Amino acid sequence: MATKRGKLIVFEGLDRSGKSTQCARLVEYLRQNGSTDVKHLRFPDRTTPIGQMINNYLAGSSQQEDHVIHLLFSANRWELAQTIESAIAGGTTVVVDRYYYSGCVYSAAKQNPSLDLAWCRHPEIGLPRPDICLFLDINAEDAANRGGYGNERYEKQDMQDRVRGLFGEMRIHEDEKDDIVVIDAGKDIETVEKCVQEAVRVAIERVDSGDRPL
Ligand code: DGP
Ligand code: NA
Ligand code: NA
Repeated sequence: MATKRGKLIVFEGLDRSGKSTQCARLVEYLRQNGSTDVKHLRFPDRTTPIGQMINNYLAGSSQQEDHVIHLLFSANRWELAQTIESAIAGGTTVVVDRYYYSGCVYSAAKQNPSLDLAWCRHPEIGLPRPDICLFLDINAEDAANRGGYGNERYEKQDMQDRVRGLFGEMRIHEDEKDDIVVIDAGKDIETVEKCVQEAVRVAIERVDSGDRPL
C-alpha cells in the first residue's frame, strides 16, 4: 500500500484564544500517537526577510501601506507553500498556527474601502488547502479574563471585535464552510484539547477514506 499523504491542519482564532497553546499540544499529541511525522509551522513566520518586515510592522517600528502589508503577509505564506506541499506529499502532517483566514480578516478589519474581504482573498488563492481549520472561538469577556492584550499593532479591543465578525463571515462562505470546525475556546485547556483531538481524528479519517482529495 502506498504511504498515506500527510494532512494540513490549521488553527485560527483571535489573539488570546489559546490558539498557540492548543497548536503546540496537538503537535505533541500527534507526535506521540500518530503514525506520521509532524511539522509545526506558524504564520507569520518571522524568521525570513519578509517575516522580519512583518515583525517590525507589528511591533510598530515600521509603517506599511495597508495593501503592501497584506501582500507581505501573503508572500510569507507563499514562501512556505512548496515546503508544505512536499511535506504532505511525503507523508508528513503539517500543523499551522494561523493561515490565510487570518490573512483575510485582519486586513479587512482595517476598514480601508479598497481592501474588503473579496480583495483580500485574491493573493491567497492557490495556497495548499487545509484538511481542517480549527477555529478557536472565544467571546470578548473570556478573552479579556485571560489578561490584557500585548502591545502589538492589532491587539486592541475594537480591532479584535471586527476581526471576530469577519471570521464569522468567512465561516459561512462557500469556499471555507466545509473546512472550518468551530471549537468553543472558552472552556478549560484540557476540554478544548479533547475537542480538538476529536475533530482532527474525524478529519484524518475522512481524508484517509478517500473522501477528501487535496
Ligand atoms: P501571532 O504571531 O499569531 O500573534 O500573529 C501576529 C499578529 O498578526 C496577530 O495580531 C494576527 C496578525 N496576522 C496574522 N496573520 C496575518 C495576515 O496574514 N495579515 C494580517 N493583516 N494580519 C495577520
Ligand atoms: Na498576537
Ligand atoms: Na498566538
